[in-house]
Amino acid sequence: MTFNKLFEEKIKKAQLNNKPIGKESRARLPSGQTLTEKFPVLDLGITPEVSLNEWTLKIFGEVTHELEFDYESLKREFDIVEDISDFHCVTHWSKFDLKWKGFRPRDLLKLANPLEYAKFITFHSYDDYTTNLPLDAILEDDVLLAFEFDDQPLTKEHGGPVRVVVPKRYAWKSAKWIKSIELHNEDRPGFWEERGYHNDADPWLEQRYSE
Ligand SMILES: Nc1nc2c(c(=O)[nH]1)N[C@H]1C(S)=C(S)[C@@H](COP(=O)(O)O)O[C@H]1N2
Ligand SMILES: [Mo]
Repeated sequence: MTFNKLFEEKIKKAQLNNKPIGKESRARLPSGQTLTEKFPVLDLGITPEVSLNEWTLKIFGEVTHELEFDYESLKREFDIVEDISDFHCVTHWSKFDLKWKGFRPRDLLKLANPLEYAKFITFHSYDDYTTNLPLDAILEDDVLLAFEFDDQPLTKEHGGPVRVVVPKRYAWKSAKWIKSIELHNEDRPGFWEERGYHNDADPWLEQRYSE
């Protein structure tokens, strides 16, 4: 399979964002946030019952290869990575050093081969929740499809069997119970983005609500 060279370039650019200089220029606790030791549960109140065995993830939309994975095929094909990152919720709590284990969405996306004009994504979840991001934002090292938290299988309260983690954005962008990733050429607001939450959700710019 021939990989989209442009997509490889995008991944390289996304990796530059992890250079310490970018991280150190920002305070670790973003303005307006309070540190918590607990890990609160927040969602729409519907907890889908999906076991790891029946769980599947689709990649569709503006790609040359629409794909569907189950957990076993992910384990066979992709590296499992561990990452420790902070979590910032728009309701003003932050938690430091969450330990996740999972797959990198960019590895899966490489196989799907995004078309040149695919610039945005929507995460679709098993509770019908959606949230949107620029494609570039989910290519970074710390963005995971996590199936373990703190060395334990991810509990369903926190989005198990598999959830997205996007540490550099407010937590509503970290879709629990991930079901599919859709690629588009134009941006489409997700559940909260349609209801007044900020489209970009950068905690260091306090992008909580749209004007
Ligand atoms: N599928 C799904 N993902 C979701 C939500 C949701 O309602 N459904 N809520 C979001 C919100 S608003 C927050 S703050 C975080 C909370 O994650 P946690 O419950 O693990 O703390 O999940 C996000 N991901
Ligand atoms: Mo939230």
